[in-house]
This record gives sequence, C-alpha cells and structure tokens, in this order.
Amino acid sequence: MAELEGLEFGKSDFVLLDEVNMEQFMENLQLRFEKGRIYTFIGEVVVSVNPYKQMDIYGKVAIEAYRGRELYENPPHLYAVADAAYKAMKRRAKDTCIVISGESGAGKTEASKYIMQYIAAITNPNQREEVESVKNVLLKSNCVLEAFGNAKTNRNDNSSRFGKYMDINFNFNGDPTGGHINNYLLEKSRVVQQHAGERNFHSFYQLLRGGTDDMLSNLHLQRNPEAYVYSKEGASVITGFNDGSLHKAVLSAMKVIGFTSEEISSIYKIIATILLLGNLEFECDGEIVQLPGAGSVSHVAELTGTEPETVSKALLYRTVATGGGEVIEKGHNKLEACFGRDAFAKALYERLFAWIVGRINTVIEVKNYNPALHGKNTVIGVLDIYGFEIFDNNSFEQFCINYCNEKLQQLFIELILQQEQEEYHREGITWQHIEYFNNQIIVDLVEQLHKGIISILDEACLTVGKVTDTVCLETMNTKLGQHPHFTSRKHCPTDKTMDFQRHFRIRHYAGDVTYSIEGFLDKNKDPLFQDFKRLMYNSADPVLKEMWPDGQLSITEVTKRPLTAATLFKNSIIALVENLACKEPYYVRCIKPNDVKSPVLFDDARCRHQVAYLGLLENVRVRRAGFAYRQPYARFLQRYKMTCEYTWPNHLMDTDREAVEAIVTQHGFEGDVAYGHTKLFVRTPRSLFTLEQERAALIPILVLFLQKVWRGAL
Ligand code: AD9
Ligand code: MG
Repeated sequence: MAELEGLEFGKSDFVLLDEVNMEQFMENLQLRFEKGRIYTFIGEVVVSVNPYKQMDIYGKVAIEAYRGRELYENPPHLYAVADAAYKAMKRRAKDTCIVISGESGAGKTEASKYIMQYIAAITNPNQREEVESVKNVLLKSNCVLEAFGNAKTNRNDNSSRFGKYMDINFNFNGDPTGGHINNYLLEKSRVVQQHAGERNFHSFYQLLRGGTDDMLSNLHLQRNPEAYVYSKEGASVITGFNDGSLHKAVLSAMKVIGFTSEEISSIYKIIATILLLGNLEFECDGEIVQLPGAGSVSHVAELTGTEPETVSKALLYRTVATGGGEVIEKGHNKLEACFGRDAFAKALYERLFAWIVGRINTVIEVKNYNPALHGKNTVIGVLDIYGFEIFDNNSFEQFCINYCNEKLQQLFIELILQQEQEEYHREGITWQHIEYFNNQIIVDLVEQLHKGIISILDEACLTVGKVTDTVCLETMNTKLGQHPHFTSRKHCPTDKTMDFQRHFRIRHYAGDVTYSIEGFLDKNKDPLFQDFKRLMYNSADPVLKEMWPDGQLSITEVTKRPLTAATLFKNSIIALVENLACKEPYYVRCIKPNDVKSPVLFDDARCRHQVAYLGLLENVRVRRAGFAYRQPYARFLQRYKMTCEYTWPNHLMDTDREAVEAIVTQHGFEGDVAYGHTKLFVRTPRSLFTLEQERAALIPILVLFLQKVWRGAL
C-alpha cells in the first residue's frame, strides 16, 4: 500500500488516486517508473512497467517478505500476485491462472519466469527429492523453449515466437507434482525468412557459435551464420546474448530434463539439415529442374538417415494421384521446387519444436497420482503469450497473434469488468454502471462462422482452382465492407495509406493494424508435399521418424483436407480461453515504457496508448466503485466466527447474514461493507486484514485449548 512505501513513490494502488482520470493515472505511473517502482496494483491486478535494467527486487529477501502474506501487506510485486494465486489454490483448493498480457517487449516472459521462480522457492520446504526434480525440470524447460522458440525481432531481442501456457500441478500439500505445457502457433515462417535486422530462432546461432569443432564438422556445418541463407540476415547483429555460452546452457538444461544423447544429437541434426536445405539451389535445364549441389544433398541424407536419391527425388518431384486413380510423378518447376524446400524446412522446425514440448511434457506429466490417496490435484496455469503486434508489414502471423490478443482481452472484460458488474446487479447492491468498450464485435469479425475473416480465408483455400490473395481480399471487401471494424474502400476511398488491392485494415481494440494480404492463402493452407512426409517417416533416425507419423500414408490415402492453419489456431485459442475461464484468474498487465529499450525514458504517448487499450482506467473505476472482497455468508462465518463472542462456537441468530452482521459490527467496519442477497461485500482489504490477523492470533490458543480437552486436562 502507498503508506508502506511512502508517498514520494506515488500511489501503489491506482484505486487510491484522488481522481480517476488519464492524467492522474499517467502521472502516477511515470512517477513510480522514475522512482524505480515498476509495479503498481489495481486491486489484485498488477500493472508492470518494463524497467529495461536489472532490479534488485527478486532475491531471497523479497521472496521471504511476500511468502504467505496478504496482497495488501507489501508493496506491489509479481510475487504478491503469485502468492495470492498460490494461496487461493492451497487454501481453497481452487484452480487458478495467472494471465500475463501486454505488447511485444513489455516484459511478459520475464514476469512469467519470476513467477515460476517464486513458486519454486516457496514450495517443498522439506526438500523432497521427487518434488525438487519436478521443479528443476519446470525451471529448466524455459531455457530450452526460449532457445528454440524465441528470436530477435525489431521490437524485442528475445521475442517469444510462440504462445506458452503452462499448468503446474500441486498435491494437497501445495507442492508441485508435475505440469503440462501447451504451445501455440510457432511463427515458422521465420525459419526461412526474416525481416531486415531480425534473426532466425536463437537455436541456429547458438549451435553455430557454441557447438564444438567436432560437432559442427559431424553436422557438415561451417561456424559462420552468414554462410547460410536462412541465418545470414541479422547474423552480425549483436543482441546482448552470448549465443555460444547459451548453447552450453541449453545442452545442460536438456540433460537435466532427461533428453538422451541420441535425442540431443537428432535435434541438432535437424537444425543442421534445415541450414543445409536453405543453401540448396535449383537449376533449370529447359523444363527440367536439377540439383547441382549433390554434396549437400548427400549431407542432408546422412543427417536425416535417408538416401541421397530419395532426398533429391522429394525435392524435385511430387507424387500425385490422377482422377482415374493412377499415381504419377510430376516434376517441379523452379518456383515449386523452392517453395517445396522452404515448406519442408519450416515443417521440420515446427515438428521439432512440437516434439521438444511433447518430450518435456512426458517428463513433467503427473504420474501415479491417486486423488483418493493424495487429495485433490490443483493447478496454477501461467500464460505467456505473444503480445499485440503492429509492424510496418503485418502478415498472417500478426493477424493470428492479434486475434489471440482480442480473445484474451475479451476474457479480461468478461471476468473483471462484466462479471463484476453483473454480480453487483444480481446481489442487489447499488452500483453505478461503468462504460467500457466490449471488443466482442472484433472477435466476431475474425472468428464468426461463415461470415468472419477466417471463414472467408478457409473458403478461398478450399475452392478448387486458382483463388489468389487479391481475389480473397475482394471477397472480404464485399462481405465485410459494412463492418465498423473492417476498413475497406467503402469507408475511406481516399485513404492514401492503404492499397486496396493488397491491404485490409482491422480496427483492433489496441489500435488500427493494416495487414498485407500477400501470402495469407499459402500460409493458411500451409501445404507440404506428401513426398517429404514419406521421406521423413522412412528415416532411419527413430526420433525424426516419430515426428512424422502422417508420412506412412500413401498419396491415394491422403484424401481428407487437413484443417487450415487459421482454423487450427482458432480452435486452440478457443480451447485455451475455455480452460482459463474455469480458473480463478490473476492478471499481470505489462507496459513497455519506450521503443528504444531505455531504462530512463518514459514515452508518455506510447504508455498512454497502452493504458487506454488495456482498459486499465475502466479497471480502476470498476474496482473503486466496487468491493475488493466478497464471500458467501456461510463461508465468511465459518472462517471468522471465532473472532466474535456472539458467533463462537455457534450463533443463535435466525440467519447467517445476521451473524455476519454481528461480526462486522463488533469489529467496527460497518461503513466498509455492503450486504448482498447471498454474500458479504467488503470494500477495502484492510478490514479483512484485521480479521485475518485476529484469527491467526486465536488459532494457536484454540489448538492448545482443544489439545487439553482431548488429553482430558480440562
Ligand atoms: V514478446 O511479446 O515475447 O516479443 P515480452 O515477453 O513481453 O515480449 P520480455 O519479457 O521478453 O518481453 O522482455 C523484453 C526485455 O525487457 C527482456 O529481454 C529484458 O531485457 C527486459 N525486461 C523485461 N522485464 C524485465 C525485468 N523485470 N527486469 C529487467 C526486464 N529487465
Ligand atoms: Mg515473450
């Protein structure tokens, strides 16, 4: 609370602002940032501003200060939220989740790591070996996933290019027993192409810069990333990471997790294969396309446990089934061959990443858990998913990422704003309605069946014959032209910033984003010739083979059209949101203070924009107008009846509500509560804090008393 920190650091809860308006909010945010107070509460929500410098606030002393304490007892911190989620899980056997949101570079991944470290630090006081090992794997998995799933972008040197949701399971003691990681839409297009100044995934540079000479020579690689088409962009960029030493850290993390040396060797063979594939060039001899670099093909064959001839064949031809059921081989033209090679490289990486996640899951999944023996298995979920992205050129990936952010914002609105207001209404509590923007309309624009953008894309992908990106854009313009969040020629025919042949624009909750339609259909269809799948399925390398089970189908068996990338993503995000919605949510809202990674610059306009679109002001208003805590009368009574002479051990009043009133009156905070139909609402945490303290002081006395009764001493 502000009093704990001193007012020179500003208000530590935005709820305490004199007036809730943008000016005061920004003033407080800036003051706290400049004073090194990067966290501020809005009730139970933590607002975090990326400090862009190491802060001495995460050590053992801090962990001890937050451990087991109530949210409002200490200055705002990620640890306070982590502890609240943990306590709810342990005390009330509630599944909880911590949703970390904010734009790219705002500090989500760092926050998720601190939260996990905190949970690891406060659990397993008895140092039980099996629990320590689970914790170790959970922590080490970050290092591996970041190596393979993160990359330098123009927004963030260590940008997560996949979404991550991690469940940590706990036994009745509150110790971690295992976990599960879900990954969402890895940005695989980065494997073959990066924007100027950006890099491929860290893993490529780590191997090239950190692998031993022997290792690289066995993988037929040169040390220099500039030697490879797929890694040369950004190869010389200094990122502040030491790729070489990180490679060693990743290797050691993989060993701790339990990857065998054969598995680790297969992983790096795949990385090497991808780099070599990228350097393969095709030559045209009339109509016929050839591969002049026979050496590289044999290296690819060696690394993938296949034969050079079959590799060449898969790169140059595709097998097709004719209408009459005949199977023929069709030679590629140069463009098709390049497209096939790149699609193969992307798929290799995507499957490798999914396999790594799956492999970690097999190690951490809860085994032999018997609820009858061990009590209810509870869960804390931590969501660290890519932030809202606006680039100069926004493509299919940004479209998916921003759609995902719309869904999460929708969940936030539903859980924090809407439900809050609806509950007051239901409970008959006087309440002034707060206006906020409900982004459901944008979610519908993207995902609605038959009418939404994803449906239009899918339809274009399924149409036989050549539907081009431009034709698909035309359909969108026709079908969605009237939509208030879809900018088309109809809306602004004179807008010079848009080329209506190539662009469409969505008015997202976080701002307008202009997408370039180019490549949308290919990325959505995500085709990969069956020949590559079969090639990999027939690999002598068991790890690689395991990643390609669909390669066993022959071309005549591949009849069913696979779901498109956008639909698969949509389904996974809907499932994610459903999963989050049934947990008790805790929120960390991250803000990026500037675009130049400066620890001192507070870019007012940039921050103001984020505060606005994250809906933080509405959040404060709802919170301020509302009540911090609420509990059904019976539960409140159960917990605090010992603190009041009229209710202990049992009350004699007509209803639980009356008994609760007696407790409230005895402690003198009548002015701080409201009585709903079924629940008590408490406005400030302080009242509850007093009760908690009193209860905590009484429990040992009570225990002593009961022990004496049992022993017959009384
Ligand atoms: V993205 O959507 O994955 O591109 P994030 O995850 O929001 O993004 P990230 O956590 O990676 O951002 O933070 C970006 C950088 O800011 C980090 O690499 C750190 O250099 C810096 N950062 C963020 N949070 C902290 C912090 N609490 N202390 C110190 C921080 N530095
Ligand atoms: Mg991240």
